[in-house]
Amino acid sequence: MTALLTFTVLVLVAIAIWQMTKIFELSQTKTERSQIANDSDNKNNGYLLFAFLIFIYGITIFSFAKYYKMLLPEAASEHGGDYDQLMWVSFAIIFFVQTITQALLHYFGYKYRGEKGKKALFFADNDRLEFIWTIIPVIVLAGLILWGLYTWTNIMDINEDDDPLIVELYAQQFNWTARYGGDDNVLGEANVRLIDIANANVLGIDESDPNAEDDIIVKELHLPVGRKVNFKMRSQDVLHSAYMPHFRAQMNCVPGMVTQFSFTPTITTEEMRLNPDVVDKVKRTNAIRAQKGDDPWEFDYILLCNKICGKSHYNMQMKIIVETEEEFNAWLAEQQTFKASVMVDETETETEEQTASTEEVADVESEETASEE
Ligand SMILES: [Cu+2]
Repeated sequence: MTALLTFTVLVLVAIAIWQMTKIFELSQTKTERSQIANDSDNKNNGYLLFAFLIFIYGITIFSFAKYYKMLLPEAASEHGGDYDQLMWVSFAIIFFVQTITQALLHYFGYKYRGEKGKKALFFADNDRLEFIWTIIPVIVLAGLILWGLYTWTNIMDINEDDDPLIVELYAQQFNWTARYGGDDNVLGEANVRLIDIANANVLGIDESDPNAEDDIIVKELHLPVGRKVNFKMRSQDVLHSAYMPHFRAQMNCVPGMVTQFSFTPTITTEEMRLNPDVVDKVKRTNAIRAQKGDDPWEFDYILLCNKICGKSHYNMQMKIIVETEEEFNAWLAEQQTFKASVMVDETETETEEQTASTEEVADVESEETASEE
């Protein structure tokens, strides 16, 4: 409200100044009509064009120098390199073309500024010129698009070759759950209609499906390095998007269907923490956190939601840990199977405790939501 009032006052002050300038101008007796630009006006505007050109070049260089470090570190997946290369080549072409065309645009604006006695040349058309400025963008754009399609087709070639690890990513407002196929590496059937909160079956897994028995449901995504992972995305409520920036991976999670993405992690979390860019980022972030009195932050891969799916969308994330095959297997062996967590006698305390903790989480979430309002 204060902002609106301030804005209104500023607008009114600006109008007042403008009106006063008009009155001042009218009160001056002038022989020349000031509304028509003369040579000196045109010249000044011509120089201003150059000033603006220097400004846009300057801000480009400044942004590169200052924000270059905000870019993601080296890609941690097999296809990530191709993806980055495509992006950098596109950036380079755009940068090159814009640098040249802006210079030409502003230079010609200056060169052909209005001058007394100067007459515009009538120039109907020039076929050769038009051919050149049409064919060059056509070739460059067609090249980029074809290369992009080729890269996309390669990335999206999801198959069951090379024995991929099957992982389900389940999205709901506002958290992620991951499910592994267990010993058989096959996910049990699931449907939101089968969700049974009382029985802690929060993912709606079909309890009668034998494939579901050894499924493992977790709140932290562990991936073995060097093994292909096929992700199956589901959503319970609205559109979400599973975004794993360090792996250059993103796929929408759509209610009522299963979407897929596949990649092979190539760098473990431990290795990535030693990456110079990451070390630098952690150092910078922790300097800011120290000023605020917050605990130091340690780098971790992350799964984020990249669709504005509701109030707590910003906080919808899950930690990803990439580790060696042995570490992964050891971790997986410690996790409880779906059968052990749900398909046991409902009176068992374990299940009750789990249900209670799920409710607690829900309570905390609703409190958080309430405090935001
Ligand atoms: Cu979301």
